[in-house]
This record gives sequence, C-alpha cells and structure tokens, in this order.
Amino acid sequence: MAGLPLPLHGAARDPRDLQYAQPLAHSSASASESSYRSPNLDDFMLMKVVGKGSYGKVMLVKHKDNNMVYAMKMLRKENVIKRNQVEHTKTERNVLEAVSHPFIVTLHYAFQTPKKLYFVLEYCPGGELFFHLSRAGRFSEGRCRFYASEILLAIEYLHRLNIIYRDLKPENILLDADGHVKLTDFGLSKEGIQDNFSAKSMCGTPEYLAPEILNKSGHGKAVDWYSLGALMYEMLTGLPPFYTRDREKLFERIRRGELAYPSYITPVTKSLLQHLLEGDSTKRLGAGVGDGDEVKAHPFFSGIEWVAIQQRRVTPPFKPQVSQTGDVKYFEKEFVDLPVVNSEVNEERLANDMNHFEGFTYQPRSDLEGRVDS
Ligand code: FZ9
Repeated sequence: MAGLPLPLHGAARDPRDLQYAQPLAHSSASASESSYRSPNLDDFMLMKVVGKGSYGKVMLVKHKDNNMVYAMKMLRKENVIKRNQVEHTKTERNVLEAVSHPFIVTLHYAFQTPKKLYFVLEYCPGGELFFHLSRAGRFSEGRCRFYASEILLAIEYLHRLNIIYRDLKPENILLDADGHVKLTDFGLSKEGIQDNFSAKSMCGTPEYLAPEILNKSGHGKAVDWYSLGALMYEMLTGLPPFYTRDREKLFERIRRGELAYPSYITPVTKSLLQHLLEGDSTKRLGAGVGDGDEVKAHPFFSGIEWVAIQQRRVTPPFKPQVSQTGDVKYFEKEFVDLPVVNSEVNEERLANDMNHFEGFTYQPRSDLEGRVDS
C-alpha cells in the first residue's frame, strides 16, 4: 500500500468503517503486521463470559473507543501447543481473514500477548442455534429448511475457496440479532483442498463425523454435506443420527449407516437426509462437481429462492428478543454467571514471549488504507 497517512476518521467513507477505527500510535508489531498500533487488550472492556472450555474462553467485550460489542475468543498458547492445535489455530486465523460472507462471523481483530491469542469476532446475540433447539425440542421442517439453506450457502462459499469446514456442529452455528445464521470456529477447517481424498486427520465431535473420517480413509468436501445432513436430522428429531452415549457403539452405528427415521419425517425430507448421510462419500449428494448445487436441486429445497436467502431477504423464522446489542439472554447461565476476569493480565505484560505466533495480528484493511506500510 502507498499514500500519505490520513487522519483515521477522515478516511472513513462509510459510517461502518468507524467501527474499525484505531488511534494512530507506534507499535512493536513486526513490519509484516503493521507499522501502526496493533489492537490490544486495553482497547476492550470485558463485559461477560459467554462460553468457556478447557482450551479457552469467549467473552462479550466492548471497544472503548466506539462502544461496539464483539465476541473475544481467548486461547492460552500453552494449551494450544500442548494440544497440538498450533496449525489449527493458524488455519482458523487465516481462514477467518480470507472469508467474507453473510453467514460466517467476521473477524475484526486478532492479537496476542506472551501468554494468549485473541480473536475479536462479530458478536452474535442470538447465541447457539442449539440453545434454541434444546428449548424447542425439535424444529419444524420450515424452520429447519431456513437454517439449512443459509448454512448450505456458507459451506458452498467455503468450498469455492477450497476450504473444507469439517466442524459443522451445534456449538458452531450461531444466530445474529435478526435470527440469521453465522458459522464460527474454523479451527478444524482445511485450506487448499482441491479433491475429495486429501485431508487425513481425526478430530471433532463424533456425532456429526462422516464415516470416511472415522475410517481415516481420507476425506474431502463431501464431509461437510454429511454434517449438514446430521445437523438437519438433529434439528428435525432433537437428537443426532445414530445417537448413543456409548462412543464405541456410536462409531459402529455411523459405520453401519442404518438409521431410523421417525414417522413425522416426510418422504421428501427423508430422501434428502438419506442422500446427505450416504456412507459412501463418492455417492453422497454434493460429492459431485456440482457441490452445493446438487444439494440445492433436491426437492426438499424446491420452494427456496436462493438469491433472496443469500441477500438475507428471507425473514428468519425466529427473531432473538434482545434489548441492547450486549444482551446475553441466549447464553448458558453457567457461563454468564462466571466472574469477568482475564487471568494474569498483569503478569502477561511482563512475561517474555517465547511462543510468538508469527503473523497472527490482524486488523482490517480499512484500518490501514491510505497509510504507508513499512
Ligand atoms: N458471538 C457470540 N457467541 C459466540 N460464542 C462462541 C462459542 C461459545 C462457547 C464456547 C467457547 C469455548 C468453550 C466452550 C464453549 N461453549 C460455548 C459461546 C459463544 C461467538 C463466537 N463468535 N461470535 C460469537
């Protein structure tokens, strides 16, 4: 990039650009990252915990300059390394920067401290789709069709970029304030996969895993169409296909592929699910060159106006009732009640960064436009 540094607010042509505004200041970031002040922890006010697991936490945060709320995913580097997630984390960072789609969460910033990695993501106040499913028991065919249509477009988009999502599971599907779908968590996705038989590794929640992943026989884009089928089955019945609490039995059932369909599943829907949950990945709906077009063409989707879906013009079947942007009513109480702390905030500043993740820092182009890069 070339050109004179411009006062940031003057450079914003679109009011939305202001949400990315960063004060100008010197930075210790490497030349490949930016010569301007990197986003950092001090820029954000920590508001609430919305998710917590062994690997890290997701918090609702507010940017101190512009009052915009975001979801901040915090990963402890020590855990990322211990769990062999270094490559996955880098992939997630790269995929999130590369994508721009109405049904995929936007990455606003990424930065690191000596101890932690931070992703600052679009906040989805509707929470997890499965928060709503567990309350409703199961969804109507119409509601399932709406979510499946938006997810299908997101998957098809990723495949066009040669990205396999691989991790389509309940926790990764969020609802925005209007009730539209947002996919999050790209830790398991694979970049640059062209064919259907390349990626070999075994991770993820077992319920939605395609048999070729269990058999470690190599897998491609078709795994995502299998997972879409598994997700739809759960939306319609309230339980994942082949469900049993016994992991060994579950794997066995996924491999055998014999699935019971409740009588309320209509024949057209059953046909789609059977074709998506096809055990032979080469015969699965979506596995051909048409990818998502094959799935869209199934009679289950015959009433869907794909252009309207893509443009978010189809009214969602459920609109989250959120009062302000920072509402957390659709998140589990066990998280929201947790104390709002970032452990060893102070310690971090003093620590020596022996595990620097090169190239992790991210701020959008719109922050840097019109300024000289070093
Ligand atoms: N907007 C709102 N919420 C988000 N999440 C994502 C994940 C999540 C969660 C979690 C995280 C770590 C460990 C266990 C967990 N259980 C549930 C809660 C809320 C996101 C993500 N991007 N944008 C979001």
